[in-house]
Amino acid sequence: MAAPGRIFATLMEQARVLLLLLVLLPGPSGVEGSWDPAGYLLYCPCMGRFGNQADHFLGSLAFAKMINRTLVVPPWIVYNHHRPPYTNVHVSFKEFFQLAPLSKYHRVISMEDFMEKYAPKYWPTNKRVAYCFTTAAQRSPDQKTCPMKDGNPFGPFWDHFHVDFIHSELFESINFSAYYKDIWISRYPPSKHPVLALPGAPAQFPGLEEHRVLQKYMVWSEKMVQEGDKQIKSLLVRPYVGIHLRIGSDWVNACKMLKDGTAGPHFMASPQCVGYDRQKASPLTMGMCLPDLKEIKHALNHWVKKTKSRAVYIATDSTSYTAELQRFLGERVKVVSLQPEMAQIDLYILGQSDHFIGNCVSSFTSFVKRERDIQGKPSSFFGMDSPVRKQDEL
Ligand SMILES: Nc1nc2c(ncn2[C@@H]2O[C@H](COP(=O)(O)OP(=O)(O)OP(=O)(O)O)[C@@H](O)[C@H]2O)c(=O)[nH]1
Ligand SMILES: *[C@@H]1O[C@H](CO)[C@@H](O)[C@H](O)[C@H]1NC(C)=O
Ligand SMILES: *[C@@H]1O[C@H](CO)[C@@H](O)[C@H](O)[C@H]1NC(C)=O
Repeated sequence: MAAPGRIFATLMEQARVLLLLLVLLPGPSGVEGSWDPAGYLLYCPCMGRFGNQADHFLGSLAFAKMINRTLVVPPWIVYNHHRPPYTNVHVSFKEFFQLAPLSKYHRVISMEDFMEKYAPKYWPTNKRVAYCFTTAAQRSPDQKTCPMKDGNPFGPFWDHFHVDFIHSELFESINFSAYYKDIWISRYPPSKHPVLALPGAPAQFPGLEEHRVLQKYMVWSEKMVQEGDKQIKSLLVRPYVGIHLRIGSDWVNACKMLKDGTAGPHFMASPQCVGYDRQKASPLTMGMCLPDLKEIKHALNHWVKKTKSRAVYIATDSTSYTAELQRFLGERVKVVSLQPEMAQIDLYILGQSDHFIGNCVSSFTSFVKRERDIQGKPSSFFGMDSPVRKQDEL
């Protein structure tokens, strides 16, 4: 039989090991760190599909850093209305991208972790305040309630996290630009306003030029890299040109606004190719917004030759023209279109191409363009190849 002293010593040892484990291991939800006294910023990515949401995400990340609050990173809202489950799906940020690289820029926590780890204690149901523009609240019956859950995707988003709001704080005469930084900080001190929850992204669309570089903190998840690389390896040969065909019926309608002349110097994501300065913006043509088969062939011919490409990858929201383009380019060039269920696979493959031809007006293209700019990879836009050719001839 062991002496009582020995037993005590062994117990102490076990306690020490247990303590050490508790300190070293992350909490039950896998999040490290503790509640941030500087407060949190929470928003619904309630505008547009992936390209819009990603653009807004960069602006929101910058805004969170500006007002020094931890950004609660929302899931992506994916609209699966034409296939099961025929409804919105909320896909965790980390399904597509890693969370850790974001922290090199600013403090972040995923919305899932925030709700699980902190909400019960620090953002209980009776403390959930909504913040919005006075003009937004004026649409409500009492004219002072933020429309946080009105309609789709607003309602389903907050319902997904079982969030309801008990009170609204309205603001006006300010926006999310750096100009109002001090006002945001002084009007909403974290001691009184620990969680700023907004109905939409605290960012403008399209995003500011200076926020493009933040794309470098959006690093693909390992799962996406594996899946994307697998497809590239099995389908393509290098060098390959990647093209984004945004030509579906919704786009045909959108581009009609160019003809009407209602679009103005900037139209949707167009600053990425016409320039961010409205005064100096170059004209946006129909060939840039909605390239026809002739323009697609023209651009492909130019870039396939120039890069001596052996394959072409077509990402599209509609028809891929694979057969026509294969005939046009001849046997020496392999023309491929995967039309994956997950649009992000297209984005990944376009990002990895040796040359990328995008649609200037599309924010889906913007994502690829930003990523490639950061990696020093070349890109061009449909409808803009003539000046490039003239330069070649010089
Ligand atoms: N898989 C795939 N999906 C695409 C492609 N082009 C467009 N889409 C789908 O259409 C959506 C377009 O919406 P956004 O991503 O917001 O980009 P956008 O082109 O600026 O379009 P709008 O937001 O409608 O103005 C994408 O998110 C995809 O779901 C493509 O080449 N491949
Ligand atoms: C920003 O927040 C962090 C984390 O709470 C804090 O350590 C830091 O002092 C804050 N910075 C400013 C300028 O308030
Ligand atoms: C935000 O406000 C500033 C200052 O009034 C203004 O210059 C800027 O254009 C505004 N931005 C937007 C997107 O309204």
